[in-house]
Amino acid sequence: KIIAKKREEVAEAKASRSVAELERMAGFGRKPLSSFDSLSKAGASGIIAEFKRRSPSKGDINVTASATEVTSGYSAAGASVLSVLTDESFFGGGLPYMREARAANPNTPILRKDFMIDEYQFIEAKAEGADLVLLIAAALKPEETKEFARFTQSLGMQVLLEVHNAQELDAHLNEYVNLVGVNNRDLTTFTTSVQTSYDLAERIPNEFLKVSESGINDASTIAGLKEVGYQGFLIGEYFMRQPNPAEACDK
Ligand code: IGP
Repeated sequence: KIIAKKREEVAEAKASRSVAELERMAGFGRKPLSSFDSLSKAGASGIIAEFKRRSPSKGDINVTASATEVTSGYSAAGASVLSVLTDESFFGGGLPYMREARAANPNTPILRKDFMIDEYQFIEAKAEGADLVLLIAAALKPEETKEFARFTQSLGMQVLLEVHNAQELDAHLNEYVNLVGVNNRDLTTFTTSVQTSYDLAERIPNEFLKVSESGINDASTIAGLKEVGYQGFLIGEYFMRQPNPAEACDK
């Protein structure tokens, strides 16, 4: 259902802004930052702090916070990477939020968090200043994942491949992926279990940077995940629910 809606949205976006137009934008000529380096350098917090206003499972989370304030606060608090939802229909996000985040955070890599299903979206991501894009195994065929990952690399951005189980990991992993994210949220039931990250840790080859996604809300969970090799921790709801999301990220 999400994917069908996304196809309509991409068709509209293509009609309103051509690829040639995107390629003329200043952002298209910018050299993306390396999320891999930012997450793995000495002293990195490993936090991927997300700007998430709403979700299908939780409804409104925080629809009043400013993207500029929240994301610059995340950077100041030591987040290694920022994540901005650009899906509007299901997550209340949009490209304008990522644009704000880009302008306010010239030195922090930004993940465009969306359902990526068409080459056009990758060109758009680059033009709008993204450094990293998400490829969700559950939403793609393995050949598509590889083709999109290759295309992302050709644009100079990096790929975060999201998986939820061993089958997805084995079928979708390819040499164009930089980061592997284990989503602790089961998209069929919406329940989260950090155990999913523990179960898959050993199966992810060492050349990929391991990211644990969803349902993380305390420092001890992060400490445990670090012990089994995770270097990235994607946190959205826990921060966004606080009166001051950036302050929560600082702790
Ligand atoms: C963040 P949480 O539980 O901290 O809000 O989760 C992030 O992992 C989640 O937003 C997410 C997501 C996604 C959203 C993971 N994969 C794919 C949209 C699409």
